[in-house]
Amino acid sequence: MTAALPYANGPLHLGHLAGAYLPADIYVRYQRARKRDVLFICGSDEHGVPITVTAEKEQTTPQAVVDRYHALNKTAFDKFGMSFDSYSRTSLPMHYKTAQEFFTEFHRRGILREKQEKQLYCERDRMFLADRYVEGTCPNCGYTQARGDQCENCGTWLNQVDLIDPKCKVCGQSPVVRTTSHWYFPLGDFQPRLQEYIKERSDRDGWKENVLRYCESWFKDGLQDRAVTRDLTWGVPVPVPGYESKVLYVWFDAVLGYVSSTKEWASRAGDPERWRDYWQNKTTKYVAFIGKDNVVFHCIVFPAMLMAWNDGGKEQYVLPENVPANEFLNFEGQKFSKSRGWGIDLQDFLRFFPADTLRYTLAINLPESRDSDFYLKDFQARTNNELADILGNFVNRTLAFTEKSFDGTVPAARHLGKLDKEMLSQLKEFPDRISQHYERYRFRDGVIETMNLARAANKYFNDSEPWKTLKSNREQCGTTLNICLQVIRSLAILFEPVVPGLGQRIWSALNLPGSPSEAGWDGAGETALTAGLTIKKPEILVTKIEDQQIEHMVHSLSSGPSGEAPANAPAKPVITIDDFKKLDLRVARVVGAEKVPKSDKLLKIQVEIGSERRQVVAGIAQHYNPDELVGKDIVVLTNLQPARLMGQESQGMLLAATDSSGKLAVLTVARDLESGSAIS
Ligand code: B3M
Ligand code: ZN
Repeated sequence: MTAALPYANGPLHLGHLAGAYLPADIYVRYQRARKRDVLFICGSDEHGVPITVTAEKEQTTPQAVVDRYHALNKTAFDKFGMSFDSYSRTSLPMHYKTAQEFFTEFHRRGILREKQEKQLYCERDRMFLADRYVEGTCPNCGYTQARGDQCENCGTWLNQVDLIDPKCKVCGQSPVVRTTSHWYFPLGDFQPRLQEYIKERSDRDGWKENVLRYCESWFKDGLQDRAVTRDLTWGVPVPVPGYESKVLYVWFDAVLGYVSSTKEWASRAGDPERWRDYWQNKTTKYVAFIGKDNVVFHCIVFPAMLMAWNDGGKEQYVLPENVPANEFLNFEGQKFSKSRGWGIDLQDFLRFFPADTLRYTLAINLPESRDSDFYLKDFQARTNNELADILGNFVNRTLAFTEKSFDGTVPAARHLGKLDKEMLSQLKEFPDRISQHYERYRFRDGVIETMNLARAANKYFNDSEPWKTLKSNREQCGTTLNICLQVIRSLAILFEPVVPGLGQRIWSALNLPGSPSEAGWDGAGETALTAGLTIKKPEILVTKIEDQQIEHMVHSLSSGPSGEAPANAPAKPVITIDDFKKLDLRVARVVGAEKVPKSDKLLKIQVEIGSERRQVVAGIAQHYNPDELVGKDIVVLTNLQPARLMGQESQGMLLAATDSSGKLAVLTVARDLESGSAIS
């Protein structure tokens, strides 16, 4: 299993986790629990123009940038519970060697084609402006910040000389056109084989619709030769004479980072050839987890490179069996954006809340078939109402009951009643039901199903009423508790892939040795807990999240971890809730509106606030016809000192918002409420 190598160019945010890393980790942990021989490979992608641009901006070296972010991201991943077997880096000698070996092999066998091409060159910086070193207007959609390789706005792949009014990203000057030579990989030649490959694998392993659609659109446009070298200094040197001042294209080397990371792992394990057991073994099932923006490289470019290698007849690499790419996760309804400071970085989030709570909410909201959202309110609700109230509560009440009424030892199960049999048969079914989802890369459904077992168990506890049977029929009470404890043991195993920390804690609370995954997925449906075993005293498993904790995090982070205020941070000084309470905001119904004579800006609006009538004057005449407003429920600040505008008295202020284009909207109320209702 591989997960996309994140660029060591910035911190990881929640969107990255939802795209590739969390699903990969759930899958890997689940497969390990199935006792399959799994190797989980990742590492930092340490080349590419964004890194050198960052280095220039910060007046440091690319090496310093990647050293910093490699360490930061590796630590954050650890804390998040990612269970990589290897987290390597593409700036290591092993990686250079691997990437150069592929290039040399292709070059030697005459697969690559050398071409002269026109490129933008900055005379001041004396360099060709590869990829993101140049920006200009997109010839396709007119977006003014299209990059040299692609327009982010319309998604078109661009030829940089087609940019309108291009500018060097380093100095801002207009570049000139010069000729340079590069090596091209003949991707087009591979199209028929790639189509066949995707069809075959997708028939066999069920590729996701979104992934197939992306591939389809690439094939429809027809694959083209792609340059695999660049006029840059940061990257893997091109191992052919005459190319000393050039490096391999970042994507050519990055995908091979999976192979070199595996080699690093094998060397560290003291068996340097062992990487071949995975990469060059026909029985390997290789699954590559990525986000949707990387589909072309993993479904088309990388497989084509491996095919080209395999055609040489030497060692044979396995191709991805599946590439379950996710769509994007938004944060509070908007795209994550580093430049706008929108979103929360992983390492920041984990300073406030435990990894398991984040993993659970992300898992439930994975953008598996379409973009999805992460809302802090939802995070709080999932943690409190599901992790704490369903799972935590079930474990806690069972352990507490056992502690109190059975001296903390597992009671025996004797005569099984209807409810008991039903619970046990459900327990048997769940592991397989969850597997079905995971095997098909449906992690959301798998996690929801897992929580359903805890739900069913809570219901069983309630319906069995052990607090009653304790007095009336102690043996039956013991049977109930025994079954509940069996379910808890299973929950530890089944929850471990999603919330590994919690899984282990539940396991340890039962006083069981080793780990839930060692016990194995197949044993999750069994009643393997022996009567007489002593359990531990219950502790709170999941702490609920209070409103203030969320507010505290948002507050602490809004000035940015490094001190600079991101664009979404409040532009005004912090106020207390008491400051806010001074405002008397009310729902007001517009009952009349007209233009103020001789003014082209002002409207005179009559509102009803409860039983009171008022007039407010607002500068919105250029945005609203008076008639449009009548009947609307709007928001009025009622304790603002009255004012006279153009001879008209204004007894309050209506609230409105203006966006960056100057468009204005009056705030309305999203549900029918009595006028006069207070806003707080
Ligand atoms: N570094 C892009 C990304 O982080 C790229 C992935 C490489 S996977 C071989 O989204
Ligand atoms: Zn320049």
